[in-house]
Amino acid sequence: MTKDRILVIGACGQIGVELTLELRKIYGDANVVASDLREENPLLKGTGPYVSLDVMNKEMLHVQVIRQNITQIYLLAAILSATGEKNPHLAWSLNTQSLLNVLEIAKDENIQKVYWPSSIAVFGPTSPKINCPQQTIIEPITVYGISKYAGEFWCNYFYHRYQVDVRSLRYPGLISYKSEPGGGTTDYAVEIFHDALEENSYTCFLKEDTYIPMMYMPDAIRATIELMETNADKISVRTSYNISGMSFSPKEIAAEIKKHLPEFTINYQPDYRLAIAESWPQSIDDSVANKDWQWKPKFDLSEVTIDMIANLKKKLKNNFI
Ligand code: NAD
Ligand code: AKB
Repeated sequence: MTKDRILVIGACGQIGVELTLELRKIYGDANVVASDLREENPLLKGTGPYVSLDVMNKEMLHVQVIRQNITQIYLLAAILSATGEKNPHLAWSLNTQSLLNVLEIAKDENIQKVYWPSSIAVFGPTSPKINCPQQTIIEPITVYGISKYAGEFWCNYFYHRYQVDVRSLRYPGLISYKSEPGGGTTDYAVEIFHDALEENSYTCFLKEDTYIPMMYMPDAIRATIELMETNADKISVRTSYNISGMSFSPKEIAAEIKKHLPEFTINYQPDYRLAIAESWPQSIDDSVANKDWQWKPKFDLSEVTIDMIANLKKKLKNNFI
């Protein structure tokens, strides 16, 4: 049996740092190669191999895959929804070309498994708002959403045409305290905790009643690993699985934070990100993921709030923020 050797591309981002650390626990530190354009994230330093890599450079990527004897690739590099609207051409180019580079190399080198995340951003204003199903009308209005939807069909194509075992999840907005979010519309749900602890107040770029599907990072990491460990014959969706965690509005998360920090106040100055958020569903039906590989989230808003505040307080005390 070939030993698993994993390449994580975009390992210094919000998901990459935590996913790399978790994969290292499972597969062994030396067998998980972290890579990114950026300098190595301080949380990864000393925990395993790191290579500087631009996923857009297909030759360089190919060389690393061969040199490191890679058997699985996790592709996390992307430009997210809010940043994508500032430079749509760049977002389209990175988000689609990176995936094509990885899928072609996976096909040519018989890579055993590929992971690539999609997003709830594939959905648009014509998709159902409540409990948005796995299969429905999908008409995204952001370049990010368009690139993710196109990517889902490239995954499906490479699976059916070339038997590349590529798997994917449509993550909701992710909340974490270890690494910073990277330019999404859902970033408010992380910023609010930082500002609550540092300033006692937060100015939100959405409206008080803008509901978005969200998930705590430990649930997202667990979902990713559970999907990747599922037997291939159980996976019925080769585009990307809906997964759901929780759903709340800025007003609700502010009220939850106020239970722990009574002085906290929130005010609202909506900007261009409001239209993006309002184009997405408010909640997601993940019954197909539950049926195929028994997906179930663990964290709700009240548990997330307690955990975020406790961990950010520790980081602040130790001057890690
Ligand atoms: P992020 O922006 O925090 O991290 C992306 C990483 O990719 C960064 O470290 C960046 O330096 C790196 N990168 C960018 N261009 C690169 C290139 N050319 N070569 C190599 N590395 C490059 O993003 P994230 O939040 O960690 O998201 C990871 C993936 O998950 C993305 O595909 C994103 O669309 C998806 N996703 C994230 C969320 C979320 O809430 N964070 C939700 C849904 C989907
Ligand atoms: C974003 O807001 O762009 C991301 C996402 C939901 O894909 N967090």
